[in-house]
Amino acid sequence: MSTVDDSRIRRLSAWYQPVVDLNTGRVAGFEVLSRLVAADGAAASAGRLMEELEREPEAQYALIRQLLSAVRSDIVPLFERRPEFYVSVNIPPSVLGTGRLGEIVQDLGLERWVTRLVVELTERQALSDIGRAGIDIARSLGISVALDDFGTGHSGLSQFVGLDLDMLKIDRSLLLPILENRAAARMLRGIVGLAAALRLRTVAEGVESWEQAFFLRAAGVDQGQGFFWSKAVPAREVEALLDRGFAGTLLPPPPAR
Ligand code: G
Ligand code: MN
Repeated sequence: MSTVDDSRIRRLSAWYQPVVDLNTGRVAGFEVLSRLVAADGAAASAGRLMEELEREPEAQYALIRQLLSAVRSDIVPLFERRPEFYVSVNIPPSVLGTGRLGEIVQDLGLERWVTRLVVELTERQALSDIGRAGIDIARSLGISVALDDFGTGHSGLSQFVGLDLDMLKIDRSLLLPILENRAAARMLRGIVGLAAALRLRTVAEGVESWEQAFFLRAAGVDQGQGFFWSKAVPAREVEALLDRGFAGTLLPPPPAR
């Protein structure tokens, strides 16, 4: 049932990028990302292929199914042993809003693990009625919902109002200027305030430096994700990241000699 017969999709592997708790430095969760893995083990993001697949709802469905199937075999054994972390999956409205996520969860036997799953819904495109319906569908399955790429396109408050969300993933474009630009820093703090008022957990995406991480922690952002800590890693490295965490990275760097 979980086999995928699209050869383009079978070339893709599920890799896992850690999301770091900015208060403790521990790994709070992982975002599942599709990667093209070369014969030498090097992984690349599948930009063009992903764009192609984005235009095909059936292919999207097959891809989500394959990713969640990987989560079942790679991560569910860890869920059993380690109660503290989640896994988030990017799911387009075409899959989420049509009730087909429930079908996948049932077919893969993931019902027991729904509280450990987060659906990331991008706001790069306007949220259609189908996307909005999808939020309720995920919630009724017991799965948490994150609004992804917040700030990039359609965070117009009229689209945002009334959505039943759990998490806000702040796009890296809002982080880039925070260290140089006072207005950008204030906006970031304002978003943290908005998220707090809405009882949403915040994740800052695309963190690439210690200075950004330090600022974000001071601003009250809950979690961070980005190359500063780690790129996406293959499943076999996930447990070591849970053990190790990144506490050391949140201390000030040693003074330059
Ligand atoms: O749209 P979404 O937030 O799901 O995109 C995640 C993408 O962001 C992944 O393809 C991942 O490789 C990329 N990414 C993750 N961390 C960083 C980072 O620190 N800097 C940049 N430029 N991209 C990142
Ligand atoms: Mn995402």
